[in-house]
Amino acid sequence: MATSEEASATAAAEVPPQSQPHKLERKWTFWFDNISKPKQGAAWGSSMRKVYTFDTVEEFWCLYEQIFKPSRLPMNADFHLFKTGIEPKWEDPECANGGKWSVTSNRKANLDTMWLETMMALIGEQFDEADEICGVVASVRQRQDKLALWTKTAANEAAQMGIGKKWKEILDVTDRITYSFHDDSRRDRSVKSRYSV
Ligand code: MGP
Repeated sequence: MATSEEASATAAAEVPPQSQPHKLERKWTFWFDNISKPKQGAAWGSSMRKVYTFDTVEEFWCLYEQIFKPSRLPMNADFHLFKTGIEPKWEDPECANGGKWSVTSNRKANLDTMWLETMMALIGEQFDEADEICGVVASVRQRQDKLALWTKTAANEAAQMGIGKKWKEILDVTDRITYSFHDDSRRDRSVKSRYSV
């Protein structure tokens, strides 16, 4: 008589390969923050919510199609896609010594495309410095929509330059993009960027 382990191995072998979900290298989490109606006195990030964690290509497409398109966001709201376990905050230990590359967009359709291309590169582990990456944020603002790619070790210039160059290739952007340290932003809102590519 077959053990339950043998039975489930046989059952798995019988599922046609195309119907098995495609596992990602790691888990990712979508977050949402709507800061368009801030509660008076509320601390930054208090409206940020963890929405969904996934680890298959199929779940990703479903979530993107159904929910996570920046063109559906209200003004002053953000979507985040971060590695599971890392919170999209300077306070998270993985982000504390990090920084971000930023790209702006003038058209909604463009932001959706850039967001999608970036997410596919992240979940597909296309960056050589994948361990350096925390996640990506899409922000809808009056002035200009924007994307920010958060990384871990701002002081590691070589790693950040490698990521910045690769991100520009992925987005097919020719304008210069800039990198700022979270530590600088924490101290002074008008802070200048440290690297550009
Ligand atoms: P921002 O969103 O990084 O700057 O921070 P930006 O993109 O110029 O502003 P936006 O209005 O277009 O979003 C804006 C402000 O939010 C900062 O000056 C902080 O007061 C606060 N803030 C932003 N972040 C990412 C954090 C964070 O991770 N932790 C805390 N405590 N405050 C933050």
